[in-house]
Amino acid sequence: MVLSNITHCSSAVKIRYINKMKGEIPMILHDTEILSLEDMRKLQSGRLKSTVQKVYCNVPFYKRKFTDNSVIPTDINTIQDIVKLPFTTKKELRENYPFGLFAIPRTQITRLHASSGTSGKPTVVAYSKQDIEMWSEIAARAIAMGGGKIGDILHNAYGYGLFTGGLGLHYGSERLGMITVPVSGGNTERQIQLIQDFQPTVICGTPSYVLNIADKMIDLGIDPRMTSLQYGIFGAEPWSEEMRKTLEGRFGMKACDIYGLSEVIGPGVAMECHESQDGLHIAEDHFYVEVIDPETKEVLSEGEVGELVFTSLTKEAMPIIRYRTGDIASIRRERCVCGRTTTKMSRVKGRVDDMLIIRGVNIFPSEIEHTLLQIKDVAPHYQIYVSRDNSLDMVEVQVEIDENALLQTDIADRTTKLALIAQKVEHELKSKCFISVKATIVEPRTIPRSEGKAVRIIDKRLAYT
Ligand code: DLL
Repeated sequence: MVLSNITHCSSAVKIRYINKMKGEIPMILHDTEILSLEDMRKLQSGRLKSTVQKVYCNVPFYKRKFTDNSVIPTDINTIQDIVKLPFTTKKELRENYPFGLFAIPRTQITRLHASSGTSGKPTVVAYSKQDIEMWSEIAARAIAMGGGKIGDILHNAYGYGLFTGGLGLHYGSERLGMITVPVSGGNTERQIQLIQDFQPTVICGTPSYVLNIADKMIDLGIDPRMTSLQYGIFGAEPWSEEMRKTLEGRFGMKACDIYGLSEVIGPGVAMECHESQDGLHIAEDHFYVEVIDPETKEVLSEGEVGELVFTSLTKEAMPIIRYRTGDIASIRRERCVCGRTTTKMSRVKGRVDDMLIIRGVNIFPSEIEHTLLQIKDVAPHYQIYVSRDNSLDMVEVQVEIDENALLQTDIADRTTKLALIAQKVEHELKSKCFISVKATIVEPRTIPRSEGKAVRIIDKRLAYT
């Protein structure tokens, strides 16, 4: 391997080319993405110690929690000592709304973001100038992993505003040295026009919204495969391998998964590399990951599936200690074909609070999606309705029929055909996901489309309690 600095990138980002031999395309790697496990743990240990010291001294909430758990900063010497620290929950962030968890004076805070707060108060997160620098760097690393290159154009269809998607990827793209088109979500026809005019190679957005863009292109007689797009950076909502195949097939592109959450920083906490498309590399020089059993809170081993817990190691304005994300995944450490050595997380299977328990079978919506998208004649647009009947959870899956499925069917046979497809959906979900659902096949374009995160579950159970 030959290491050489690249010159045309901001000096604050220590991104380097690693030129692999045998004529392979040069890849952009950061120094810390190729550390040995021992060196990574050393780096994390020092950073954790300093973070713990800072929050203890500057955030009364953490001082109180540490005291209640009989832990003081000098108890934390290595990263392994992290287990002595208490967890932080979303409920606690809400209780300290809006500014209760800041660790630096307000005069040093440069930006606020917030989650949507669909179930209660929103969660506010703060950034210092240095936090924005760090976030830009990890977002730049993520975009490079997903196929972004200096000088190429990135079409950013994540929403701009309090949501971290738009601005997070925007700063990352600029930091990497890409030409950034800040389109945001919505106004799909205009998005298509800009894609045709500017010829971006990379598109970022939620997978559900980018699928809408593809559908709209087809409506307008444009073949998405003929556009300049080569790479997609998709995340912010659970999606499945089948959705990846669908998006890759529609556009003739490589689609990679990007993960993040505002409480930790935003997009870029982890990202899949386009070389392997097999697990997301965690930016573990900045965020330490653990996986716990959500019931017992016991820390699980590599490969075991549980709830992701993150601790920030370098954040200034609002460090976060052992934050329970509610996201379900597993982690593993291995040297990847791309050369990176960082811990990888699996695709997020779903959220602890999104898991459906249907007559004793636990299932995440993304597993339902995975099965639905393999069925011929249905389109990748669906919603799951959950209701309660005599204390039994009932599930109805509404899925659109593929527009081509009825082309040769005359009106008289239409109802029979729809019923047959519904039976097929019910059968496949029973045999592959072990759940009994009622399937309803609906007309094309009737499931509401999203411009950001798709609404997949409509839970009517609350109305019955
Ligand atoms: O969704 C940040 C983000 C923006 C990530 C753009 C990726 C791309 P929040 O709005 O705070 O932040 O929502 C965070 O979204 O806890 C997960 O439940 C979910 N999520 C994010 N990325 C993925 C993903 C942004 N790749 C919440 N797969 C997280 C599955 C994801 N779920």
